[in-house]
Amino acid sequence: MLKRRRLLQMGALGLSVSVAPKLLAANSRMAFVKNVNAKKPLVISTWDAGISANKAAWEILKKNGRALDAVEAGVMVTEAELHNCCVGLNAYPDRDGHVTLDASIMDEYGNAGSVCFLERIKHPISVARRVMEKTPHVMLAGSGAQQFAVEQGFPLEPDKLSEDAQKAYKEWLKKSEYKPVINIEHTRGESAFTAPPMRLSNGAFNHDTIGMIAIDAQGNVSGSCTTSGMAFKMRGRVGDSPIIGAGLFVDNEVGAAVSTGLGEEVIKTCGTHMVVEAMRHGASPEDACKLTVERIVRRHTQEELKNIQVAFIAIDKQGNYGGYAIQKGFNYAVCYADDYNKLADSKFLM
Ligand code: SD4
Repeated sequence: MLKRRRLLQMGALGLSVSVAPKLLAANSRMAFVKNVNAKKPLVISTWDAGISANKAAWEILKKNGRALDAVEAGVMVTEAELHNCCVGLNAYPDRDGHVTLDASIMDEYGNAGSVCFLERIKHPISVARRVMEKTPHVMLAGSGAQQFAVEQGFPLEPDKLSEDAQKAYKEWLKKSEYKPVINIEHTRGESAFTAPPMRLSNGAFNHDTIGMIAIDAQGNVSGSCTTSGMAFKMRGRVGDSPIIGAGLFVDNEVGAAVSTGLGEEVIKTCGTHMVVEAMRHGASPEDACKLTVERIVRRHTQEELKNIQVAFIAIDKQGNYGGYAIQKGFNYAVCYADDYNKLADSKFLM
C-alpha cells in the first residue's frame, strides 16, 4: 500500500518535472518573438497558385472552420487545375511518361497521413487524409496507395497526359537529358528539365509544389503539401513532399512549416522539422526558415548552389508567418481576410 502511494507520488513528480520546462519554454518564447504581423485565422501557401488555393481555404477559416479542412480544400483547387506543370494529374510526367504524385497532411493532434508514387488519382491530398484517418499507418506508396484510394471510392482517372504535359514531354524527349537538378523557379531554362518556362503555353504563371499551412480561429494549426515532384524524374523517385518532417511538419504547440524546391536536400536535413524545432526554441518563423536554408547551403559549394532552390514557409502558434529561400524568385501567398490574399516575395540568401 505504502509502496503504491510512493509510486503515485513519484509519478506525479515525474509529470510535473517533465511538463514544467515545456510550459516555461512556451511562455518565454512568447515573450521574445514579436507579434509584428500576427494574424488569426491565417493561411499561407507556396507560389502564385497559392492565391486561388488560399481563397478556398479562407472560405472555411472565416466561418470558424477547422484548419485541417481548410488546408485540404485549399490545395485541392491546385490539384484540379488544368494548366499546371507541377501539381495534380495535369502536371509533367516522369521520364517514362507517367504522372506520379506525392502528398501529405497533418492535423492539430500531430496525426499525419501521406501517399507517394501515386498514379491516376485526382486528389492525392484527400487520399493522404484518408490514410491518416482510416488506417493505422502514416504512408502508403505506389500501387498499394492506388488500391486503397479506389477502395475508398476515389475514381481511377485515365493514364493520359494533359496537352501541356504532352508538349513538354515531347520536347524533353528530344534530348532526354537526365540531369537531376530541380527547376530554379521563375527562370527560363535551357531545357524543360533544368527549369520550367516562366509561363505555361496558355500564358498562366508556372509554379511548383503547393504547400499550405493554416491556423484557425480556435488557434489550431494544420498543413498540407501536394506535388508531381520533379518533372521528368526517374520512375519511382519520391521527393520530400510526402515525407513527414521533410516536406511538411506540424506541431500544434509551436506551429507548422512546409517546403518547396529540391526535395533531396530537404529530406537530408529533415527540413520542416528543423524549422518547427527552431521556432520551439524561440526563432520567429522567418528566422527559423532562414536557419534551415543556411544549414542546406553550408553543405554545398557556390557552384553547386547555382542549381539548387529550396524554400520554406512557416507560421507559429501566435499567427506570425514568414518564409526564406536559397535563391531569389520564390514567393508565397498570404491570406487573413476577405480582402487580404496577396503574394509576398520571400527573402533569400543568394
Ligand atoms: C520534390 N519538393 O518533389 C518537391 C518539388 C518541388 O519546387 O517543390 N519543387 O522535390
